[in-house]
This record gives sequence, C-alpha cells and structure tokens, in this order.
Amino acid sequence: MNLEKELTELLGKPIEKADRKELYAAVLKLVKAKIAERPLTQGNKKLYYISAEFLTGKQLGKNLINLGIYSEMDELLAKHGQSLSDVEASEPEPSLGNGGLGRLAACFLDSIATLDMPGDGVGLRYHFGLFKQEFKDHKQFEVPDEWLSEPGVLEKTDVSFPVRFGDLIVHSRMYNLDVIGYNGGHNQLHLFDLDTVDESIVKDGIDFDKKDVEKNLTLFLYPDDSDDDGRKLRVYQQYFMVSNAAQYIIKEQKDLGHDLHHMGDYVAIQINDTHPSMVIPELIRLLIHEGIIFSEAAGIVSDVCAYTNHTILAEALEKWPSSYLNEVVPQLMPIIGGLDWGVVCAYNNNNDLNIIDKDGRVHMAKIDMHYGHSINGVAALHTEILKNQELRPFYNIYPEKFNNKTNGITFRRFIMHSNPQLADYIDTLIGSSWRTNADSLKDLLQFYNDEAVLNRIDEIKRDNKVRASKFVEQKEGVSLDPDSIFDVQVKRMHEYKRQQMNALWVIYEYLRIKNGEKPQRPITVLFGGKAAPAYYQAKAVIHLILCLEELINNDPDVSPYLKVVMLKNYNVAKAEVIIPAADISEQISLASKEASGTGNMKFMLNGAVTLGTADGANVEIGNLVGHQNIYTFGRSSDEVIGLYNTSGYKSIDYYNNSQSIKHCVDFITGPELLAIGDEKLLGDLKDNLMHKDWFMTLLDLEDYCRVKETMLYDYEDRAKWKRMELVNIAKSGFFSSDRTIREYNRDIWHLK
Ligand code: 26V
Repeated sequence: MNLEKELTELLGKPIEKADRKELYAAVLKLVKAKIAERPLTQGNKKLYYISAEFLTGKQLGKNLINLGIYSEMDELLAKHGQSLSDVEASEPEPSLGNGGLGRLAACFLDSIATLDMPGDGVGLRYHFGLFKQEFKDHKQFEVPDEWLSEPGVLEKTDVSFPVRFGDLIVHSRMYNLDVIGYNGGHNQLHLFDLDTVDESIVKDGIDFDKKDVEKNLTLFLYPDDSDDDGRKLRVYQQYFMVSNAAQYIIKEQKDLGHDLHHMGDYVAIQINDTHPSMVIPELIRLLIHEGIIFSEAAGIVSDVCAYTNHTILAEALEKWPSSYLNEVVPQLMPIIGGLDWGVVCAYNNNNDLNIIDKDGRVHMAKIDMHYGHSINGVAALHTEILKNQELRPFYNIYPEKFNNKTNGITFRRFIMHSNPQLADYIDTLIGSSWRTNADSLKDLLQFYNDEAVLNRIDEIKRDNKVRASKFVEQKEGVSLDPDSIFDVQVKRMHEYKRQQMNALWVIYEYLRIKNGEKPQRPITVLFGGKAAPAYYQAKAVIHLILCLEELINNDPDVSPYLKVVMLKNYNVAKAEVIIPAADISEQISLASKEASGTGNMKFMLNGAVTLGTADGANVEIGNLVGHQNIYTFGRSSDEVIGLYNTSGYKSIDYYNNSQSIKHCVDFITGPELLAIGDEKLLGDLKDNLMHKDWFMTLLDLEDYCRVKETMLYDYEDRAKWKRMELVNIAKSGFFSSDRTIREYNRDIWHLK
C-alpha cells in the first residue's frame, strides 16, 4: 500500500481536510505500525542502559528519518497543502532529561539500534519531567511541563513488578518507547511508573508533598533536594528505577532460558552516572533470592556492570547517608554493608576507598568502581583527570578498569533532521555514505579552495539564520538580523560553564558601543538554559542576562549593533533550530570542569567555529581541526588544578588590577541595570565575582575578550571564515555517537 493511501485511511478523511492534531495522530499511528513490522533486535548478549534521564527530543521526525520515509511524508503532506514541520511542532517534547547526560543517553539509544545491537534503555516515566522554565520580572520561574498526552509516543504495558520500600510495597507499571535505528534495528526504552501517582498534588509552581511517595514518586525529574524529604525522594526514585530494571533483566533472562550463574555471557549493564548505582546491590540481592551465594552473586554482577562517570564536580558524586537507606530501602543495607566490608578487608580500612565513610555516608560511585568491571570517562582529558586526580586511589588499585569513551552525537538528529539543507548539499558533494559512515565527511576537504562550495555552505548557514530569526521572533518576540554574527551559548546554567563570563563580555561590548566604538558587523548573542530551582547563583546569572537583554535591545544607540536574547525553556527542539544557525559556538567552561560537552560537537557538525577553553572534548575538537580553525583561550586544566590545590586564585586581585574588568563587574550594580533588575540578586552576583568566583571567571576574562575580538575580526575575512566552517564540518565525523557506541561495544559490552 502506498503512503498516501495508508495515511488517508488512518485519517478517515482527505489529507487536506485534516487539522494538525488529526494529522499528528494519524502519522504517529502510521509510524507505530511501520515500527511494529521491524522485529526486536536479538542477539546472544543484550545491553541494558540504565539512566535517570533520557532526553529523547521529539520522536516523529526522527522516526520518519530512521524508517527512511521522511522525505516521502514531507512531500505527500506538501502536496495536500499541509506541512510536516507544523505537524512535528505539535508533538510535545518528552521532558525526561536535564542536559548532556540525558541527551547522550538518547543519542546512544539511536546509535545502538542503528548498529543493530540488542540494547534497551531503562528509566522512569516522569509525569512532569524536568520543570518548564518561564521568565517573569527578568527571573526564572518553574512550572510543571505537561508533556504526557494522548495519543503519545509511550505504550502502556501490563508488565509490573513489586518494589519494596520498608513496610510499603508498591507495584510498578512499565511503559515502552520504541527505538528504531536508521535503516537498522528495533530496541526499546522501558520507563517505569506507578499508577497511583497523582498529578493534582502539585501546587504553587512545582511544589508538592514530598512525603507521599505513592502519589509523588515519578512526578518530577530531580525533585528539589534542599531538605531531607527531597533527598529521600531521590533515593526512592533511584531504587524504584533500579529495582524494576533488575527484576526486568532477571525475568527476561530467565524467560530466555539463560543460566543466571553465567549472566555475564548474556547481559551487559551500563550505569549512567551514579543515579542507577543501587542496581549493583539490588541485583546481588535478587540473585541471592535465586539461590546464588553472596560472593558468587557479587562476581556475576561485577562481570555485568560497567560505570560511566560524567562529572568531576563533587556535588554530583552522590553520597547517601546510611540512615536514609536504612529507612527507604532497609533490605539493601546488609548487601551494601557486605560490599563495604569486602573493601575494608581487601584494602585495610582505607577511608579513600571505603564505600561507607566514617560519617556513615554511602559513596555510590565507589560501589560502581569496586564492583563493576569498567570505569569510563567521557572525553580524553576528563578520563586523564579521573585517573590522575579525582579517582586516583581507584586508578592505583584498578588501572585495568579505566578507559575513555569520548562522547558523540547522533547525526540523524543533529544534521539530517535539524539541517536538511546542509545534509542534502553534502550528498551532492561526496555522496550519502557519510550518513552511516560519518568519517567520510572528511572527503569535504577536497573543496577547501572551491569558492562555489564554500559560498553555498555559507548561504545555507544564512538560510538557517533566517529560519532561527523567525523562530525567535515567534517564540521570544525579539527580532534578529540574519546578517549579524550569531554568537551562541546554550546549555544548562552553571557557574563552571561561565555564562557570567559571556555576560561580562556583553557589558564590555555595550560600553564600547556607548563609547562610539561600533563593531564592524552587528552581533547577536543568544543564551539558553535552565538553572536548577535551588541554585541561587545560576538564577542570578539568568537575571543578569535578562536585564541586559532588556537594556540593550531597547537602547537605540546600541541595539543596531548588539542584541541579546535569553531563550526560554531551552530544549532539544530549540537546539535543532538554533545550532544550525550559529556562527560562534561558546564552550567557555573553566578548564578541567566540563567532562566532555556534546553541544560543542553539534555546533561543529553544523559549521560553527568554537570559541573555547582547553576543556572536555574541546581539546579533541582542537586536535582534529587544528589551531587555525578553533579559537582557544584561558588557563589550562593543569594550571587551574594547580590554583585549586594551592588556593592560589584571588578574584579580587583581578578586579583591582584591571580597569576594564572593574568597569564590567561594577556595571552589574550600576544605575542602568539597577533600574531594571533586583538589587539583591545583582549585588550578590557582583559580590560573588569579586570575593569568591569559585570557577575563576575573572581569571580568564581578559583573554576571553581578546580572543573573541580576534574572532569577530576574522569573521570579516569571509573566505577564511568559510574555510573554517568547511573544516569544522569535515572533521566532525569522529563525534558520531556510532563511533562511541562501537568503542563501548568493543571494549566493554562485547555484544557481538
Ligand atoms: C548531578 C546532579 C546532582 C544533584 C542535582 C541533580 C543532578 C543532576 C545531574 C547530575 C549529573 C550531572 C552529570 C552530567 O550531566 N554531566 C554531563 O554529562 C555530559 C555527557 O557525558 C557531558 O558532556 C558534560 O560535560 C557533563 O557535564
């Protein structure tokens, strides 16, 4: 049957007569039917990727691409006066992730299915996911993100497992999301929930009764953990996730007739950061129930489990007080105690290595490192820092467990779907094999001196800037000039990512323009990102940016040359519009702090040039494109680590010793911004920069401004810039998540 007939039949009316909702429902049904035709991927050994986050992005467009019918559907709808992108826009975006870690998990699922490996995701079905960000009075407010709707992408199943929290036993329900590969296999993401969860208990933004677990368990991703009840709720969530995962895995393996004594031959589990770490004691507990003794169970679990570390920030390395675990999951504490005892005996009661510290806190990552068989970082520099600094005691005892897996991104979403014009143009230049073999993008280098090709790529960039300008106008009400330079920093708001440094540059540029020094070409500075609800400093930075937006965009002396936009509720859909339009990719974290970054890779693939520190995967981007095609600034990770170790950085000295730093910092509480913003928030932000500045903004600020100026100057050497665009695209093949997944499989999972 042809697509037109199928769709018309599903609609029950002519395509031109259907409204957007009806079309979405019908295309969704059609896609589900086509997916169902693909058998689930099978193999001797299966991967389970357990993660608190899966930032999947909208599914419809991606599924049409992976089914190979996107263009056909696009043309079909256009023929009937309908627009596929409008239909796609009406799909709510699943709010199941926070940032890089969750998006990485989604890219990995896409690559695993594309490479035809059997591998399912396991996580939670959060009703409101991560909060939705709104702005009022130049501040962030959080509201529930009501992304669950019918018809939707999730399939409710009858699969259920009992999960015990002390005296309370709850019964889960599993939902499935189909994951199909690009011309590839078919896997699933299993998301667990409780039927008793009650959305109506959410009042006042995102507040709710944190004690009522049966009603609140899966309401939000990362509920506020500023009090005991909030922290305990995180433990409830984590245990619920891993207990379901462990029961599901054991059931599936038993159903397949596999011998649990040899689980390592059939199962690989990847623990995505420490949120799923309790899967180790939980699996051991369940294997003991299956009649396997503790020591053997621990060995089996060790063969199966591997841990990925995604950050060196201390606050993200979870440590739960034993008292919480005793209260929430008492059945697990004897197992954790046993695991700790094994470590105490083997390593002579060494506090660096013990799982339970002297204050009774359980270090989740230490469970993973002792009782998993692999520990990986997510970019070369990050893995070196883990080995030599953060996890050094573990590297000393388990050097063979450590390995690096530099992150990647799925090209299906971040060029084929988000930048189809560029993807199609690349096909005309080098054929389409790059779509499955990303390395062949380097064939583009033969066009290094081909003016026509360089011009065409730059024209496509301009088209994307026009598209993004319309989008921003419609969503944010700010009109942009597509002939300005698009300078973009989109990512979670965090002090270490240093959005405040970019904001200080905006002030610097504003003051220069006010002083009559106009840039050669207008500049549009785009920000986007959410701050954790209880993260005061990150919210203060949002406030500063929103105040600058108000001041600058409404100043007739300045706004023709400089515009600032803070996009609200930055998500995957917005990324797909903004990233293809970027000229400058801001990757300005304090060296050593950004484990990898994956946005940096998405910008590179779309021809933006990186302005970055030697941090995370920026280092690998620099090595690939060469120093002529990247703008690097700032102190190195070694210097930064040295400064931390010696307490050798005093921000006030940088403030006092540089007139230009002083002017920019003082401007934060100058009359222009105080007329718009909140005196306390702006004052605290300035105070922090002068007297704390834990992430060393002022240390790198002058170098940042200097290099950014060179970069803006170089933009006017159009021939040079266009060649940089080309080289960045051509060298980005390494960052395909297909490469990353092949490496995980080769070194850790051994699926086939
Ligand atoms: C930690 C915490 C701590 C308490 C509050 C809630 C919360 C939520 C998430 C996390 C873990 C953050 C780890 C993370 O997202 N790391 C990012 O992982 C990306 C994928 O590997 C990587 O590209 C980024 O550099 C890294 O920051």
